Amino acid sequence: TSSSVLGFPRIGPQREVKKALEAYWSDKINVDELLKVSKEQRLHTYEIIKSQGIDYIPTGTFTLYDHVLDFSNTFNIIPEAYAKSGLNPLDTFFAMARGHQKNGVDLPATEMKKWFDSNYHYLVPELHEAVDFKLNDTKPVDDFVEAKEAGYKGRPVLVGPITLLWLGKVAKEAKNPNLDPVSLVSKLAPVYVELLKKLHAAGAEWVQIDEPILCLDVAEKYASEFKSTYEQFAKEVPQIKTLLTTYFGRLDSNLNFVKDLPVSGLHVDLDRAPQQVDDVVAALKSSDKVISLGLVSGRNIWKTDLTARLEVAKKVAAAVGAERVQVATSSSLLHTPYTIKNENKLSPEVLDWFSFATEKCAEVATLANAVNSGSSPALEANAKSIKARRDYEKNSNPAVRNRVSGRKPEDSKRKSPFSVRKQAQEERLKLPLFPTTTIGSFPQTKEIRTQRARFNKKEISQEEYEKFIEKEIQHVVKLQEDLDLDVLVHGEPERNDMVQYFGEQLEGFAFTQNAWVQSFGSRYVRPPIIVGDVSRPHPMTIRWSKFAQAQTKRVMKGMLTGPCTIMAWSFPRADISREEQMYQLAFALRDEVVDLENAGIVAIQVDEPAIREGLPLRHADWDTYLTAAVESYRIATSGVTDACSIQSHYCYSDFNDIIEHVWACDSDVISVENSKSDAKLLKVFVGSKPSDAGCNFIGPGIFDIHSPRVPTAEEQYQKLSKIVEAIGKDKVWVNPDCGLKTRQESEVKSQLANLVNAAKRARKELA
Ligand code: THG
Ligand code: ZN
Repeated sequence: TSSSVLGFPRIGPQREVKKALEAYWSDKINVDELLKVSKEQRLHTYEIIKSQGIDYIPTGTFTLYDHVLDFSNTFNIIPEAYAKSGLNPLDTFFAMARGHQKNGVDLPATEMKKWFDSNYHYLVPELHEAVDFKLNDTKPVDDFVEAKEAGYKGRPVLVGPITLLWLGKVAKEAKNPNLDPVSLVSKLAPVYVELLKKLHAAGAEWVQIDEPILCLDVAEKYASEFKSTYEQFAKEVPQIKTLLTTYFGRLDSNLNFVKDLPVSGLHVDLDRAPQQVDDVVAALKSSDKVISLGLVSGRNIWKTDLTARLEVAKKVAAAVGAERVQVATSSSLLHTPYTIKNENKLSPEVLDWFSFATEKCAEVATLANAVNSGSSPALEANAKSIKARRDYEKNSNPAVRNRVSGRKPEDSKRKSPFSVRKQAQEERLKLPLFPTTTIGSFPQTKEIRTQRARFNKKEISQEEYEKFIEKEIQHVVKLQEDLDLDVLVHGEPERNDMVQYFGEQLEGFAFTQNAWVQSFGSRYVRPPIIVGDVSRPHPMTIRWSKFAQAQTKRVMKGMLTGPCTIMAWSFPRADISREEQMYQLAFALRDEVVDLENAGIVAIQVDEPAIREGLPLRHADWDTYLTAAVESYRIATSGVTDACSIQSHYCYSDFNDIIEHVWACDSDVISVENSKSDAKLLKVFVGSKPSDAGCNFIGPGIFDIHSPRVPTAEEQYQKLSKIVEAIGKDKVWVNPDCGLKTRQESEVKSQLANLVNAAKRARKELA
């Protein structure tokens, strides 16, 4: 029995890579320095993994932005505008990742989407019939060789061809707008063959080929593409051993064709889907395939119950022979923080429940060794800390549990239907046609971060810090009044992150100092950890919302994060259901919403950007999740009077799947990310809304906030008029795609000035 991990965080223990990237982008370091830091971190990662006792070390999973973009780049899936930009290859790569507006080159970033049901974003490959698939670079080979030369036995990792294409979208250039990108696989496969040959020539014994779509219902449709592609690999590169990796769920009936694919091994996720182990063993027993057991979660931060997982590994080893078994993480460790060694504020008791990427490597090694030798001294200490956590989890909060179990239908109903509320809100808010607003956050300037850090280190007093925040709010309010926006926000300078901030104030959460997890590119989040029943010991946002409203006569929106999103962007506890945790959060938020209205706030935005991302990968599991997501949103928001405008915001959403549930949330106004989606997204809205549902107002974003690029008033007006055409003038609000936290103030000022101009012109020309 050997051991492996499927991938590792890329940030570096002290966020070295993030810092180097941002320094490079702002011209503070040159490319050589960036590449030097990258190489150091790759080698450092290999050393960590090896020193924890792992046999197969993943290579090629390091990236300067996103691993999907890496493979688009490697296989030359580069839209023409970028390919012909005249930029060097690295800056072309960054232009696709984050846009480029310099020296006469003006390119937007390509679209980002959520990676399966995680909070990680990938850049969407743009595909059409004429893409010239070829080996544009040899990064997978180079990374393998670099590791080999440094003395590490690497196992190169590739995003599999079917998954890569399936994640893509049809490019504007496509002749057939209904092209199924996966149909291009016969053209792409020969380039994979070429790459596999090069990897073999460089000395690779195994390659890991990731096909997580095998855990989706849709994969069934591609059984014949899987068959022909992997047969081609086996036939043309028989020398190399391929480990087909599946993760984030269960294979289910896809196992029927997966078991016959001519690969050397199959990896299955036994953390998310432990129940599939018997079927997998039965299906592969008579073959000579390696079975890679994903026994250590790549998605959570909990210490693995090694005793329980060892039983599974032993059972499989007994059935197929230990030499055919590998023990592994369930998925890449990308979704976990680097190491618990960086945490110095958690009590030793709590810290002992956790295992981050580095510690998970050691768990994998322990399991593999224990299969070989029957036991391991590490098992005893592990069993002790698992027991301590289980004992802690038994301490429930009866008030919270009773409120959830005793919830009544009126807890999730507004007082009147939308038609009645609409009038009450018109009288109270008095807004023009095409009201302009923003999503909530304003740029988190260096100064804001510095002051927060100083406050956390107790270098400045609470009073000084609060004065500073007040000044920031006043500044942002003034800025918005000067821009002539209609519905203002306070800008959230007091918040580090829209989930972490609430986690830190709620009872039942633990939070970390350095547990960063990549969100996209150089941007990271620190998910709070749900460790117990959740309740609100004190109001969370009232002080700042009240202060902000006092600075202006215009409408000031209250800003909260919804239950489903807090849940999705935290590490949930594993002993009670996700749904139960959402309901607990819902009641805590309900009290906050009511307090906000009582404090004089007339519009309250409760964001649910993660509702789509949290959707289970299998249709069969949707209903349970969506029912709880909608109910908990309604519980959180229905305590207010008719005159209070309840708003919500969604991003990264394939609304097709969940639109009826968006309506069922019954909010009054919604804003959605749209600027990259053209009319496709809007079509979903038209006609799908039941006449009595809320959300009569929709603000599809008219500029992309992920990019420093400033779209002109003309460009924004064109977007807006398309929107008005699609959904009707009385229903449209005007806003950017998402919060402005990652932008510079100078960018935001120009972007918003153009947005307000576009709205004013629309009031004249489209009214
Ligand atoms: N919070 C959380 N998850 C998210 C978002 C969020 N997922 C989706 C989307 N928003 C991702 N967007 C961002 C935008 C900015 C940052 C992270 C994710 C960001 N992070 C800072 C950084 O990396 O420098 C660190 C933040 C901090 O100082 O705490 O800017 O909003 N949970
Ligand atoms: Zn958003």
